[in-house]
Amino acid sequence: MPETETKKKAKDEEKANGDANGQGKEGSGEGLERFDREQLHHFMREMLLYRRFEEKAEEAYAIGKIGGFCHLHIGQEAVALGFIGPLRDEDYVITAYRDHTQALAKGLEPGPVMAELFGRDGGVSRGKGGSMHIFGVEQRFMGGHGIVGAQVPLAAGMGWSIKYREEDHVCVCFLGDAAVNQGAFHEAMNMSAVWELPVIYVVENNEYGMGTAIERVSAVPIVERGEGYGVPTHTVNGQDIIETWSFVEDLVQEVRDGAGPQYVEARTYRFKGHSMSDPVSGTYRSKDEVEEKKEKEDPITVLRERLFEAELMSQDELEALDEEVRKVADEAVEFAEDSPFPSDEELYTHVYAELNEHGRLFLDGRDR
Ligand SMILES: Cc1ncc(C[n+]2csc(CCOP(=O)(O)OP(=O)(O)O)c2C)c(N)n1
Ligand SMILES: [Mg+2]
Repeated sequence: MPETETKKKAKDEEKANGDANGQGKEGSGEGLERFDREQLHHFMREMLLYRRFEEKAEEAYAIGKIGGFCHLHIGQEAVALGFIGPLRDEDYVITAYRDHTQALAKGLEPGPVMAELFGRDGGVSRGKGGSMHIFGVEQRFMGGHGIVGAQVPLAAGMGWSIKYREEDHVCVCFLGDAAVNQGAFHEAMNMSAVWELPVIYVVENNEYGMGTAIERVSAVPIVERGEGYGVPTHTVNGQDIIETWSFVEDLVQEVRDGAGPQYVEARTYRFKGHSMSDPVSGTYRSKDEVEEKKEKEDPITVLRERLFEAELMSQDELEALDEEVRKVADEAVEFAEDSPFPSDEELYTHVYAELNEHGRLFLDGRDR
């Protein structure tokens, strides 16, 4: 196992002793040697793309081009990249409503993802799902789910199908720190353990569920909420892509080799409001808290500092990458704007599954 219970406990103690998230020993200088320069530049490019993409979405929302709910992942980019980047194409990913960057990380094109946010026909869900329902069946990105915790038992189902078919794929399931309070989460953990399913449950601990701090709704630290089912639990610094990617790469291999379900707490922080309609700070957290986190724990800055210090990236290289991805984000908006709205007839499609002429429905391709 890449990280043992004992190691996890030691880390918790370290944190309790005052190591700020992202500023801990694991986040400082070690671990770069595992990657070559090209990979490290790829990490930077990806996280910059996610950031610029969502900044564009934020802009479009503010001027009314995107309607409905829109939850940004800004500040949490290293979790998306770190847990999805090491996967193979045939592995599954499923998540909650804060789903744009995970979709990009799993290989969905920025244009159709942006078009979905804009409610356009060219969107990945034909403009009918919106921000919370990004899907890419071909890329095995199984959504985008608006009901807190709803994706968790679905992930167990995917794990079961992988096992039933005797494949060596894995399923990565993201959920928020508040979702561990849902009964469905506990049922899914239990059955995953009983059936030894190849699922990695990743709890993105961004310290809040909407405007509620986790301490107010969890009697014990988030990592301990996964205990009690015999599932190994781990904590990783989700603001450091080097630590996260390395950890996940090892863990995924273990799961492919039959280690069974895993529960990982990724410590992270949301830099924006809960959704676009919520304030960044207010009664539930102070402006100073957010500013301090942004200054010390921005995953892009953390990586930049590490690469600059190791002379593995120059300011010019960084700017070139940023320019390149800003263009991609601009083009995604153009793609969305050029795409028509779905026609009225589309209101009635993809609502119910169609039964075959025998009045039966099979999901495995059989027709009778
Ligand atoms: C079953 C259910 N209850 C309540 C809500 C309303 N709701 C939406 S997001 C949210 C908070 C979830 O917080 P967390 O799981 O920590 O994820 P985060 O938003 O921090 O990523 C709540 C209560 C919902 N969507 N579904
Ligand atoms: Mg949360």
